[in-house]
Amino acid sequence: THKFWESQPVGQFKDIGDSSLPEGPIEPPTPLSEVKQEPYNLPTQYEWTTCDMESEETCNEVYNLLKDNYVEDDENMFRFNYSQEFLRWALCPPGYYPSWHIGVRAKPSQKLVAFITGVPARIRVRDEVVKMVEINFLCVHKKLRSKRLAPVMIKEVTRRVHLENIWQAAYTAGVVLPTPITTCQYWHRSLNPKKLIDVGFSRLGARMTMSRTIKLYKLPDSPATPGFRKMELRDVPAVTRLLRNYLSQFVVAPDFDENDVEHWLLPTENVVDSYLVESPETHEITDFCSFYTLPSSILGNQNYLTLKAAYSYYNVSVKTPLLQLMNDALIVAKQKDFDVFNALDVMHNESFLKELKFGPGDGQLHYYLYNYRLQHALRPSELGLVLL
Ligand code: MYA
Ligand code: JJ1
Repeated sequence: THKFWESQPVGQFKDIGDSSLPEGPIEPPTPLSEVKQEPYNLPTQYEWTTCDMESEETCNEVYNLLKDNYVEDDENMFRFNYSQEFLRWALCPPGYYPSWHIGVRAKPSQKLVAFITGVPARIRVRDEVVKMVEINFLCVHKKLRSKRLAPVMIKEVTRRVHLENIWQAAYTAGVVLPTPITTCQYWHRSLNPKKLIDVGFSRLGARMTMSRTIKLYKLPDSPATPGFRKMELRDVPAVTRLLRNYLSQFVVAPDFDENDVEHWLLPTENVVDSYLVESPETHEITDFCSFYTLPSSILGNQNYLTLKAAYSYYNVSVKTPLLQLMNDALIVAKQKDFDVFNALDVMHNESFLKELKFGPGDGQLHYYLYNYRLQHALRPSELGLVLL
C-alpha cells in the first residue's frame, strides 16, 4: 500500500480501467489565499533551506549530496554523478523559481541532508498546453531513509508550486508509484565495450571473445551525413520550428519556444550536445539530434572511477533517415570518449535501437503526472518527453 500516494491527486490503481473518470485535472485549483502560507513541519532536528544554485558553494553541497546518495542501479554497482554544470543547467532554465530548489539541513551542523527540485515547463497533453512543474533530484541522505521525510518534501514543493498558481507536475522514477502514464525501457549501446565489461556494466555475450565484441561495436571515425554539424545560436529559430512540428504528433510533449530551445538544446560543454543536418544545397535545417552527459560513479572498482554515459535527448528526422542520424550521433559520442550511449524507447526510438546494436538494460523508467488523469496508459512511442 501507499499511505502517502493514496492521499494525493494522482491516478490510483483502483481506478485503472474506470471509463467514467474524465481526462484532465483531478482536483481544481484552490484560491491562492487558501494555499498554506507557512512551510510544512520537519522533524525538529532539521530545517528548510533554499539552495541557490548560482552560488558555487551551495551548488557544490548539492553536487556532493547527490554524488553520494542519489539513484543507483538495482545491484548498487553504479550511481548517477550529475556534474555541477549540469545541475545548474537543469535547474536554472528560463523563468525558474529559486524557491523551488529546496534543501533540508541538519541542525546544528547545517549539513545538507535532503533535496528536491522543481522547474517550470509547459507540457502539452493531447491538445491542451498545461503549465506544469517538472520535479527531479528528490534525494534523502542514505542515513535518513525510511523516516517519511520524502512525503514532507513532496508536500513542501507542492505548496511552493501552488503559490505560483501551478497545479500540475510531471516526474519520472525508477520505482512504481500510483500510477504511471507509461513505462519506458532503457537501452544501451556500447561504445567502449572493453571498459563496460571490465566494470560489470555489460557481459561478454555467449560465444563471443573480447576481440569479436570490440569489432562488433566499432564505428566509423566521422559522421556520414553531408551537412551534419554542431548546432549554433543562429540555428535556434529553425530548430524550434523543426522540433515543435515533430513533437506535435505525441500525446504528451513539451511545448518548446525559442527561449526553451536556446536553453535546453544549444550545446553546452559537458552538459548537452546537439547536431543538425544543414542541406548542402539549400542550407535548410532538415534534421536534428541531441544527447546529454550524465556520468555514473562506478562503485568499488579498482581500475575505473566513472562511466561516461550519453543519454539520447530530442531527435528529429525529416530528410535523413532516423537510423542514419542516430548512427552519426553514436559516432560523435564515441569521438567525445563516451563509454555508452543510452536511450529510452520513447518517440520513434524503437525504429533504430535494435539495428544500431542497442541492447535492453535491466532498468525501467516510469513517467507520472500529478493532478492530471489520462484515460489509458500510453505506449512509450506516444510519449514525446525526456526528463533529465
Ligand atoms: S525520482 C529519483 C528519486 N531519488 C532516488 O531514487 C535517490 C535515492 N533514494 C532516495 O533518496 C530515497 O529513497 C527517496 C525516498 C528520497 C527517493 N518518487 O521518506 P520515505 C515514496 C516519489 O520514508 P525514503 C525523482 O526525483 C514511497 O512510495 N515518491 O522514503 C522524482 C512512500 O510513499 P507511500 C517516492 O526511501 C521525484 C514514501 O515516499 C519515491 O527515505 C518525484 C516513503 O518516504 C520517488 N522516487 O525516501 C516526487 N520513492 O507510503 C513526486 C519513494 O505512499 C513529485 N517514494 O508509498 C510529485 C509532484 C509534486 C509537485 C506538484 C505541484 C502541483
Ligand atoms: O544502467 C542500467 N543498467 C545497466 C547496468 C546494470 C548493472 C547491474 N545492475 C545495464 N547494462 C547492460 C548493458 C548491455 C550492453 C550491451 C547490450 C545489452 C545491454 O543494464 C540501468 C538502466 O538499464 N540503470 C539503472 O538501473 C539506473 C536507475 C534507472 C532509474 C532512474 C530513475 C530516474 C530518476 C528520475 O529523475
